[in-house]
Amino acid sequence: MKYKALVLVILIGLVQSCQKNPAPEPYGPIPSERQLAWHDIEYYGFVHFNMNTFTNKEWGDGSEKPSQFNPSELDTRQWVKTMKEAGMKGVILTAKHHDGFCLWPSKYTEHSVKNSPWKDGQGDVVKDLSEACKEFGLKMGVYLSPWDRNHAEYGKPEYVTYFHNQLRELLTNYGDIFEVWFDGANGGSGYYGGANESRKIDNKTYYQWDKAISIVRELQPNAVIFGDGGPGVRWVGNEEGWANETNWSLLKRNEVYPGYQKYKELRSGHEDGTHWVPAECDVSIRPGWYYHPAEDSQVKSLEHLVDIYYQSVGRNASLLLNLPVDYRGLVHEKDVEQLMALKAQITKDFSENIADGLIVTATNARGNSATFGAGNVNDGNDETYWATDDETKEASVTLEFKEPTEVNRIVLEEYIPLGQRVKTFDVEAEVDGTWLSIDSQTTIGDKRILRFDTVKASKIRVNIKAKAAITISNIELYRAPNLLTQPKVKRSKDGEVTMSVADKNIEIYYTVDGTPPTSNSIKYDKPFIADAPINLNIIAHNPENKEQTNALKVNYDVSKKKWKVVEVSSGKIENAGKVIDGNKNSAWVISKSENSTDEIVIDLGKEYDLKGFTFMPMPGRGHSPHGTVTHYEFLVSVNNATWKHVANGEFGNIKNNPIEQVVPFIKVKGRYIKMKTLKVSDDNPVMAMAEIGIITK
Ligand code: FUL
Repeated sequence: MKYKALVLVILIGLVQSCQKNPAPEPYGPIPSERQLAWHDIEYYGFVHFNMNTFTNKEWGDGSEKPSQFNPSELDTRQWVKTMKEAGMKGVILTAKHHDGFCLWPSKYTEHSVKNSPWKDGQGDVVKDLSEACKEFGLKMGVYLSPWDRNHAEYGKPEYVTYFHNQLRELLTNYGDIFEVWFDGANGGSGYYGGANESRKIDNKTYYQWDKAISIVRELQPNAVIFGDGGPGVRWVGNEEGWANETNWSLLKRNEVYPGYQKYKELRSGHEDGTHWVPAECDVSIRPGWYYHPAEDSQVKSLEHLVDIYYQSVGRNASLLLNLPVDYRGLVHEKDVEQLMALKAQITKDFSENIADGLIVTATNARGNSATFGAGNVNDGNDETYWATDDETKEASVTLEFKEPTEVNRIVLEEYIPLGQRVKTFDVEAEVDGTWLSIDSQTTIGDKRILRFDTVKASKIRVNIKAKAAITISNIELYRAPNLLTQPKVKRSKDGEVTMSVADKNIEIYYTVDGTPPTSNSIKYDKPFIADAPINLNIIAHNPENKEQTNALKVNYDVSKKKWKVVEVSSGKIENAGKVIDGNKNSAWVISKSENSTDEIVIDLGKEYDLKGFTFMPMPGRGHSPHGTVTHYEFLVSVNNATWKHVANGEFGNIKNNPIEQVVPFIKVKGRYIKMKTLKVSDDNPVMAMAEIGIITK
């Protein structure tokens, strides 16, 4: 409850200024009360749900019709309940995205839910969400896109009045709002009431930001405003969910504006910043922000989500994790499953704070007093803190275990109501009487979490250098369990098989004879060559508690070591090697020849009994701009001169579900294979293919 802390600081300060040991003066920019309240929220949900959900797009151009918005089972309670169970404390909804469609019945436009078939035009998604938030105790925020590709007057002053009016509506009619989200994407082509043209605006002046901010202050004084440069909370300079390790909550705010060119600076903030503007990491649980059925198989893995958590919340930023609500109007089952897996893992990682009750000492404590003594770092109270004398900007704090104890996480928090001060710190562990270096880092801020290899330590020491007197409110220590995840396996063109898991304390075992693997099977310790066909059955095993994953079955046919692309009908032959490089994530992208079929010929290096082929389309984002092969013909030859037709047909649903296709055919001898592209999805002039393989077994 740090916002209470500000009041407390003032009170304590007043009392102590009459005593011998006054509290340190604030140093540099400090957070406002609403920013302190925001810091406590830490992890919250983003919902991208709007017109794009129904058009399967990421950005609509504004020409969509309200009649297209028609969720069949919209249930904001399901969203909020899911988020609550996932440990989130708030939610921000795309009330209006760049295409201009409004999820509430705005009285200033016809382009809204009121003209949609959903609830016969009587619905209001923002209202439904605010009620669900009240019921489950989550905070609500709104995303209102300044750019509006639907509005006829976008670019003129009339639109700005409209934008401000909409902001008023959202901040008046839906209860408390904790964050107002203004996107940096601005101006460009659009429908604009039928004009279908490109319009440019000046990001810094067009929207009259001063006025927009004063509307927020007037109607929702506790709401923080998000933008590239804040003013309340800043974008972190990527949409991948990470802040830099060095992360100042400070920013030269007057230099940053929406669409700021040097946005990469936002990943660290500015050490010499003029204002308190902490970072928020926005990232989607899937590749896209909006729901695309093709991405049902691309929900982020548990280890990826865990990394995101540690690289945002653990690096002095907040985590705004997006859930692309689907066209039923529900958070998809796969997303729910991963959210709960993340919640379970984070709960396990931080289940028992082993710093509780330890004796803590420091090389300096302000005025030698208990008020600012080292014991404040593990008293479970965020409002008390260890502080050094004003002239002591370097000091160490030591936590002593009663007996050697395993530890692999440390959480550190500065007392930010007095500013962000720590420039560098390093962590050491005393193991068998010797001090070992664990990590050397830079900033701390509101919260910093370090993960490190498990050590059995008798003491943990943190050596800190700060810009002014050190003020640390909290230190926690944990022994997080190993992270058990499915192994990842790949084989290179040369036949080298590599297996990996996220946590290096997890073991991998496999069989090659079809039997179920156990911890007595072959133990994987380094990459190996498998040129001939191989059927792998793989498990990850946690030696800590003997738990193991379900077996992962991976079948490889002959390796592609001697394969060569010998002919392509369009594009450069050098680039075509990507379809036989063994990497499903690299694709060959070509402009399709007009009025003719494209073909590729591959030399397998020797003759095989061929029984079928495999085809992996472009994986990646479902809304990839490239097309992929939907109709094909496949031919085989022993001499690259006479060809035998072996298969043709359609890869059903390949666009929406871009997974590997397996096509068996009647056994035939061949050294050369030819694939012809008869049709590309959406007749896209550019097509991509990731991998072609053969079946010999
Ligand atoms: C971006 C927007 O253009 C995306 O569509 C999305 O809303 C993301 C959160 O911000 O800048």
